[in-house]
Amino acid sequence: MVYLKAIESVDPELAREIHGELNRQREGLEMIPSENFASVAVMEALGSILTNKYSEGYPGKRYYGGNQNIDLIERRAINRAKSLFGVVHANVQAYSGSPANFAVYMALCSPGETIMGQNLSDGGHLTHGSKASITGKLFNSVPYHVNKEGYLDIGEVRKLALEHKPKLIWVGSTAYPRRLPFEEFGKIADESGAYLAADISHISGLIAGGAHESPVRHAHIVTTTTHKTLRGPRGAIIMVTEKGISKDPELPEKIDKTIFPGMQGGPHDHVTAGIAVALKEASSESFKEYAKQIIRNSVALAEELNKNDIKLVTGGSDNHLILIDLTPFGPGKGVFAQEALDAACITTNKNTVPNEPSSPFYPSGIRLGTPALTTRGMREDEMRKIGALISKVIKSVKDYELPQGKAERSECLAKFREELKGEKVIEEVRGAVLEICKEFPLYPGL
Ligand code: DSN
Repeated sequence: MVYLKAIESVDPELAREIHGELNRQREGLEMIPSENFASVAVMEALGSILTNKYSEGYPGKRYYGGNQNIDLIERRAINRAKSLFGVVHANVQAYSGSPANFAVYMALCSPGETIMGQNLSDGGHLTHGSKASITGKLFNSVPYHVNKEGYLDIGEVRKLALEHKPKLIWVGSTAYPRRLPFEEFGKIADESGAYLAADISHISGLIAGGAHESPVRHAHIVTTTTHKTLRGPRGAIIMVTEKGISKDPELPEKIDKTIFPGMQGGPHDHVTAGIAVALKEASSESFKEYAKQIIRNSVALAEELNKNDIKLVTGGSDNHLILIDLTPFGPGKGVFAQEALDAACITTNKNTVPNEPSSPFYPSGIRLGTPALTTRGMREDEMRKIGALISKVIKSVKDYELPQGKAERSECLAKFREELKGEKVIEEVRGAVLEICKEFPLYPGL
């Protein structure tokens, strides 16, 4: 096999491990909604000689020589981001989503100032002011929530914004199965005098493909990772909109200076090239169809789970993601469901649900989504089959109870893992998963 030939000769053990991961991706259903399969073209950029170069600074303004090609590449990535998302300014150097978001704080806020973001267990992101993140320690974080039905409570957002007058409001989430109401957030930010930053990491591919409303007219700043629905390398983009420039014409410079020299050193030029490739792919007609199919698949999957009496937060999905609420079976059951699905080669992640009755490490939900399966070419028929398989696995482990004590929990989970090995339902589902995977080969050329 040509793939990994050089690694095989230098480091056979490592090559075996990478092959192991390739096989896992090929022979299982990757359903973590923030994951995807980058194209071979994106991976070529990542594995290219661009990894050898230092290029602190920005195109035309570097601190190292020899950057004539890097300048072209970075300008290309920037121009493609500007054109695809319709923004005035783009910085493509942030190493990933968390540093990108932190740069937004550093460019706009001083420590101690008030910020608002979606509460973590209501589907928000750590960097939007969670107390577990430095963003919740450095700033006065006022979280907003979802309502009893699991939808964003816009009335609460407005009330809190007018009461606390935050400097910055985040809109964006990691575990929210519905469309984000960007226009309403834009109005609230204007009314309260705040900057609005839209973190579209989860849905930037949907937005690029025209399958979800864009925040660009409503937000001042937009951030995104590049490896989720956008299907690029692991990296991030920070964008400034026309609305942002009108509020503060110096925003682009502030963002750029915060990233370099404020927070980072040399940009990862191989990643910048991968971002450029991904942005080109995302501007194609076939990507538009891909984005729409992600949502059709998510809707079909949610319908099948509902049919099988699996409770979903908000009762369904209209984006790429579904959040299963396992609380009808008892609190803290996410770990059993995730591990049982893993054993059946269906990869998801345990996740908190709104009003979580357990804890983030032993939460009561399962988060799953359709971006990666859609990349493999799967459609509604496969989603219905997969929904039935997932339901079967979840029901087969619903009666396991999580003990209270830490030591007892470890012991219980070790026993649970042993029991899964001989479990008939798991074996049957694993067989069915393998059959589906064979019909949709992954990276056939590798
Ligand atoms: N880890 C990402 C996710 O899975 O949603 C967010 O940072």
